[in-house]
Amino acid sequence: MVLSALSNRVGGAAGAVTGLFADPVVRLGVTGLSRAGKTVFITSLVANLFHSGRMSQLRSAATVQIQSTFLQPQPDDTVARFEYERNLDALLAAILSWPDGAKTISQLRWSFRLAPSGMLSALSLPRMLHLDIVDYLGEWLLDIGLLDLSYEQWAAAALASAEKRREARAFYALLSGVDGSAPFDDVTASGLAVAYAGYLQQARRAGFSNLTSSRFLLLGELAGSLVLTFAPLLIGEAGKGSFQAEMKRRFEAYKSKIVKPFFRDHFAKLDRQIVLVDLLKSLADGPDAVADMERAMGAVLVAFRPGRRGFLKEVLRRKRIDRILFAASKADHLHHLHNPALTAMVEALTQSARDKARFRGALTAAMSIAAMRSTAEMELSSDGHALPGEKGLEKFGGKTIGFYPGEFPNSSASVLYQARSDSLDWDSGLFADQNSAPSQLSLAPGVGPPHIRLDKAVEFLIGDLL
Ligand SMILES: Nc1nc2c(ncn2[C@@H]2O[C@H](COP(=O)(O)OP(=O)(O)OP(=O)(O)O)[C@@H](O)[C@H]2O)c(=O)[nH]1
Ligand SMILES: [Mg+2]
Repeated sequence: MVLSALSNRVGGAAGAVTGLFADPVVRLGVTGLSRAGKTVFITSLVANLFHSGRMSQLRSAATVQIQSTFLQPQPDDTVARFEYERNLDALLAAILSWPDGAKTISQLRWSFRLAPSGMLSALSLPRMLHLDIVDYLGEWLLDIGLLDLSYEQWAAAALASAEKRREARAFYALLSGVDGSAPFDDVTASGLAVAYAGYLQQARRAGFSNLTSSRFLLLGELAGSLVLTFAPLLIGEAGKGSFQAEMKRRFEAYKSKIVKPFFRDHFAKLDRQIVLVDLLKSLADGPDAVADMERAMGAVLVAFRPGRRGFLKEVLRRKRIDRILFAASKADHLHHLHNPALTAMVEALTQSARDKARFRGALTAAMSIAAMRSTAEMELSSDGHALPGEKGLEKFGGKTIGFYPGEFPNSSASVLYQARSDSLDWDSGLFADQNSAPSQLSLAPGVGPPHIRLDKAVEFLIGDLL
């Protein structure tokens, strides 16, 4: 591929686009549970395509010359723009920090002017390709499962998982005083909803992933609205006007006013998808977190294989996502010797879902990547033994430290078996994830931020379109 004259003009380049409406538009969804690495992925992806010196694995564009790339005003009036410049500044600033968490969906339109190179160059004209990159929370995909559940079924399942968790104690204390057959009252409803949201947020911090209803995790501008003021109850006999009947009505409103519009207006328009998974954090959080992450992945993946009937089938019509990449993020927290084991683990975690998606005609792959490499490898020693470690900046304090995360488990099958069976001898117990600050970058001309296999990921996701 010849990448020449890469420009990073923003917005003003819109005039350079001819035949805007006829040019192909490809929509790439970037998702993953909260903090999985979506913002860093998009920011590094765009920066590395503007300055593509580190993208040597982007092979399929060998016959194409990218004459220019530029960001454009994005096409949807009601969707926030992904703040590429602000996020890049955060990564490159003197006081290093990672970007803030997102509260809503955002997107970026990025356009390429492509021309055939080599022998073909005289035969065809340059063409335009627009790539819309859509950043949305993976938790929203978990909600697809709610559409098939009645309030009673959801409440039973939500309480069954909350029951064993310490984080749910305050919610349970409140729930025990609620009589579902009593007349509805607002004060109890909002107290219960706040306690339920508090439980979900704490459970997420403790490493749990499979948490519904997802909008309770990040309340945003809907905080306090009726669609977010409900909670699961211990189901009993309850008539019209009762507390339980109103909770049920609000649960149905959540499905129709929040869940369905997201799938109809955003998800159904995607062509390609990357699902980022922070497996290293789940491993460090322990067997419950790994098992819950596996359940969450299973639930997320339901969205990628719609059945023969039902809401999803109806909104997707004949359209479908034709490439899905599952990527374990932050692979720079591990020495490269352990990266194959991380890839094997994300492969194992998504195996059955990938098989089904493949069966439906989508191309799928699993990888481990670091969108922004913030560590360097180093050899540490312990009792005269060499250990494959990393060094990076401390998250707070800015000192460079050497780090050995522990023995990364080699057998994904045994980790998943132990996690699922709640086994007491958790081999991975010694593995601790690292959380460093981004490394100080001084980017040479023509190169984007350092990464691990970001180019391979992009090759899989859009290489065929270039
Ligand atoms: N070392 C390393 N850390 C990363 C990388 N990508 C993300 N991180 C870390 O993960 C955190 C979350 O990354 P984000 O990109 O903000 O994650 P997100 O999925 O957009 O998070 P939300 O918007 O809150 O859902 C960052 O603050 C970093 O600490 C990476 O490639 N390498
Ligand atoms: Mg984000």
